Amino acid sequence: MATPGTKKSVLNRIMVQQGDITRLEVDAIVNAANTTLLGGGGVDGAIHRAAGPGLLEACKALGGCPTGEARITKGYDLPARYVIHTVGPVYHGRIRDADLLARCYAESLTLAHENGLSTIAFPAVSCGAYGYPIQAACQIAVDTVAAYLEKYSDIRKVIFILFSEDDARVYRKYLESLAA
Ligand code: AR6
Repeated sequence: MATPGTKKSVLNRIMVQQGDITRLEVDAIVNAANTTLLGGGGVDGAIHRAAGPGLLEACKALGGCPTGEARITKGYDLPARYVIHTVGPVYHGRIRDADLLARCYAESLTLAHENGLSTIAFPAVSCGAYGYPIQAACQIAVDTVAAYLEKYSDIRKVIFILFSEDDARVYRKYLESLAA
């Protein structure tokens, strides 16, 4: 777990941005998918619309993904080269939800590392339709990413991209508390 005083060399590789993940020119954007991987609403719908039909074809071939795991496809018409699809938990307030959400970030970064990708953007997985409170999800996301950036020195940059400025502020505030 990250604690105040998280290494500067790790925090310097974490960025927070407000905006639309489908516009980012990075090695991979992460999709907050569901277990079918066949698309849906929210960020999943936006990514499929922007990537075009090639993405759905590739997802069909994957045959689904359990909660807490991740799969990788190309980015098709997106500016991003790859999409890493992860399935966050539906929030019920259980410890298991936190473990599954942490696994989403860990598995996504492991896939990025295994595929030689160095710039990755995450949305707030589970914080829309799946109901995870943003503050709790932010801490899990940042702590897990910070731990994996220590492990994977080849991952140069992780961007947390939030759709709302309020959510972006939650992330910035938490990162500032770690830098203190
Ligand atoms: N760029 C960045 N963030 C976005 C974008 C975007 N273009 N669009 C939405 N968000 P959600 P979940 C934010 O509901 O909670 C889907 O139907 C949004 O404001 O997309 O993991 C899937 O198929 C929120 O903060 O994902 C699943 O069935 C965050 O992305 C289910 O929803 C995640 O919200 C997954 O639910």
